Amino acid sequence: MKFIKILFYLVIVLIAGYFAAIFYFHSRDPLVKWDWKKINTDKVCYPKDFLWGTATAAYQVEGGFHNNNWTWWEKQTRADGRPAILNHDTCGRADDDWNLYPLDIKLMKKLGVNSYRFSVAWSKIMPTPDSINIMALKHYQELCDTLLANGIEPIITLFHFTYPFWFQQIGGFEKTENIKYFVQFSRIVYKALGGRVKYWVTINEPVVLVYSAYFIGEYPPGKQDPKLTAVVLANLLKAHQAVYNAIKQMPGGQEAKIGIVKNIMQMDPYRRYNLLDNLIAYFADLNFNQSLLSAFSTGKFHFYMPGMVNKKMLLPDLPQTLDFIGLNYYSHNAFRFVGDLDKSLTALPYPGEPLTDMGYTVYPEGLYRAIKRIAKLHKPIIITENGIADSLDTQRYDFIKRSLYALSKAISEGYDVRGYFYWSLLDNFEWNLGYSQRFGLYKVNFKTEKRTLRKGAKAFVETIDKWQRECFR
Ligand code: GCO
Repeated sequence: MKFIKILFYLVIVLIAGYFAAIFYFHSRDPLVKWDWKKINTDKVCYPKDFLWGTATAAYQVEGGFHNNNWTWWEKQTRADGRPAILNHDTCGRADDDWNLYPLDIKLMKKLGVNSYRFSVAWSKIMPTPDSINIMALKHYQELCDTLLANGIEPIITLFHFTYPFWFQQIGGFEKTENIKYFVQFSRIVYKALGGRVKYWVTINEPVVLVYSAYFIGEYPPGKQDPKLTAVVLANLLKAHQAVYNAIKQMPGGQEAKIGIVKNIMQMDPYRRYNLLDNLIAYFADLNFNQSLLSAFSTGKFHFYMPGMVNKKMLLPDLPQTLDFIGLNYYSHNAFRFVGDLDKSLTALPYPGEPLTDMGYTVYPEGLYRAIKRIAKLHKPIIITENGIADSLDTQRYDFIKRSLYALSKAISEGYDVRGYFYWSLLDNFEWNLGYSQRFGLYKVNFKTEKRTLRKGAKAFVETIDKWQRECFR
């Protein structure tokens, strides 16, 4: 009889624990699913001084790179014999934006934008540890002057996945002592461009970078080392903090608006009430999203992968090193426990969810969720990237309309979003996927470098035009 009583209470406790766990998992970032047939995506409005822009990155659009970690990577073959870059693509001339930027600024004007996010090429500016290429700095000064002359505000990313090969050879961000080289580079750039540029991003997507370069090894230096993944991520946070403090101490630096860019990808359980699906999603979120968000909200960095790595670090001043937070949003993942852990960590779409060319689920509601999630940092938010790989241009119009509706809804609920940058202005080099993906509002023929505005881009142009007419009233 006593045994039955104990068993009964045990079952009650287990059931209660199950529901408590499910409630906890779902309350952190509740799944949102809208019936787009019932939503009028024309009913949008944005703040009067909103930043509307497009985003690019130097290595993906400029062309003319040498002695860079990616030009090295393009020559590598992976252990399984695959080329490091799909189809053996190389960045090469890319969009030739280094030379064609005056044309590209005209194309921006046609969109009606008032800002432009781009990155500067460390390997062009500092081809060796102790040299500065003045002509490269002059190029960026002229680029900024042309943007400003056209009423377009520049926002610069200092480190967007690429650095000089000499930096990789000395260990890159694997070594804390190398942070000083990034600080030195940042100071040189700020000194040359600070008078022209108010908004600065230190690092683009540190978690995507370390996951791609050190966990799955798809980006240079192509390592697969969970412990090193955590070390490099910690060093990138230290590097962000060091650059923030360095610029703030420079002439005019107090006025600079400095942030970092976080890619938020929701990690959802495939089966909403399956405890194992929720647990996998929880740990995926813990590393991909929460590790950086916690570091910037509490100053406590914790990167934990059960059985692989458990790195903690205190950065008590980190929460004070954000004037804004950049948010990149593309999609969400669902996880289903299928017995084998590796297979269970394969991101899935929910049944019936459409996919982009990159295999991401088309989930524009996720932008609304991502804004609500990142707003917990209590910093002004700039959507620094949002876009879709859609070579046929069949999904782009609706994706943009729905994403901008999600943005407008978040703003109408009081979330402090200051700007939105569409990825991307032009089709460009998509890292290890080479030229296989088409993200541009402008389609690019890479043989002729001809730019052609896509029909789907109309959604972006229409929304900005409506904002100017109605929200300026
Ligand atoms: C990223 C980078 C961009 C990508 C874009 C499309 O998020 O990986 O910021 O350089 O090209 O996001 O994948």
